[in-house]
Amino acid sequence: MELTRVIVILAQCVWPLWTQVIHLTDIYGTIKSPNFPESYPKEIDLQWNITVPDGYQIRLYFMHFDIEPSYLCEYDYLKVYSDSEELAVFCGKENTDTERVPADNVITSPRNVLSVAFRSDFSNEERYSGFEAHFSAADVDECRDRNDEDLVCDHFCHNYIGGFYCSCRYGFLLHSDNRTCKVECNESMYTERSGEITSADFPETYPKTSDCTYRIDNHSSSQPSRSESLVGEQHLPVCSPGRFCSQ
Ligand SMILES: [Ca+2]
Ligand SMILES: [Ca+2]
Repeated sequence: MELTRVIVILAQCVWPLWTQVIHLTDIYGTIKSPNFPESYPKEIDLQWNITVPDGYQIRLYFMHFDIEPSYLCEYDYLKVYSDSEELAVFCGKENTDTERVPADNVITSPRNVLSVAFRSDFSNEERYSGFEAHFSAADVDECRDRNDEDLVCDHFCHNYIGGFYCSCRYGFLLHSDNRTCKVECNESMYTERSGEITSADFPETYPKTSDCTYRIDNHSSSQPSRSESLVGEQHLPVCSPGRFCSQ
């Protein structure tokens, strides 16, 4: 590396360049290097912060890319971030062992924010025409892509452009969290001399957030009078019919 470049890089570490930030909130648009398609100036420090509505992600693709090549892109570069996660670093005009260009790849943000940073150092050894890229918002298919188990629908998931919603099987109610299906169990009174009670959906796994009351009252029977109340909650284990179990 030339001595001058070393000095400038060290200086930039001590006195970081002022970054010009451009905020974009449109659902599609174009970003390009300054002066594109003419050569970009030296000492550029630009960042585009793209935000689209919740329920969308951002797709970024390049129509043109020509940035001064350097080992590991230490001179001029374009970086793509989403939140603080670095998605890509590009420089040059074609892929080498140590440098990448976007080529035909489409970069997709994990969420609804994407940042593109473009830096040029104090010199260009040749004329480089810079870059032109397009971005657009794309629907997130939450029913297909959602990996967090706490956020998936209990029963049915319905995707739509910009969001999704959950629904439940017949006999269940959607909890206020809009994800969980809650069993619809009215307080049950059992007056027969014998019978069985089971958790909802037995013998299948009982539903989350169940809160069912089973009341057994055989005052009217010829046996000594007796009244019991059993409350089945999430911890109620699945038992065989007619038996009570403990954990
Ligand atoms: Ca340069
Ligand atoms: Ca969606």
